[in-house]
Amino acid sequence: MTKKINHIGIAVRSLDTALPLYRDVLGMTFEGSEEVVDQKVKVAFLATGESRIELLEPTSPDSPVAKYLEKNGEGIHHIAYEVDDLGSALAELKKQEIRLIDQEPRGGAHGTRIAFLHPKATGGVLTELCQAG
Ligand code: CMX
Repeated sequence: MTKKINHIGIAVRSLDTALPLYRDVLGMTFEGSEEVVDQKVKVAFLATGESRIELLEPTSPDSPVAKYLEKNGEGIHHIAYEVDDLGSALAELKKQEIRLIDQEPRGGAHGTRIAFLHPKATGGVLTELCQAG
């Protein structure tokens, strides 16, 4: 079902504060930032080789990332796997009775289609599936 890790999501309080570590100290390539209104986050993508991280800053106190930061502080928030066909991946997971957060694909950053699986169904790791737009 999964092709590769698309990105690792890292919750931060401030993109501006977090960016210099990844871009300037670790030398990752800044690919841009955008607001994902639906998810109440501002995100920044940074690449290292074929791999990417997504820094996540909440835009509202009721953002899932704000809740995560309050409870855990900054740190790894989710792992996103790329799939070819998100609709059929979700259908397969439903058949296997895996608990989903998103029953249907929704819009993510960079025009991708995304859906989250519940961390209680995935060994405590919040898992995102994404399909390129
Ligand atoms: N990783 C692992 N476990 C997590 C988690 C995370 N990121 N976020 C919450 N949990 C766990 C909590 O620790 C808690 O476990 P316990 O009951 O054992 O304490 C449980 O899930 C419930 O957590 P909660 O704090 O009560 O929060 P909610 O149930 O309200 O929400 C979740 C949790 C995962 C359903 C919600 O955060 C969600 O819908 N996430 C998906 C959307 C999202 O995260 N969007 C932001 C990123 C968007 C993007 O990348 O574009």
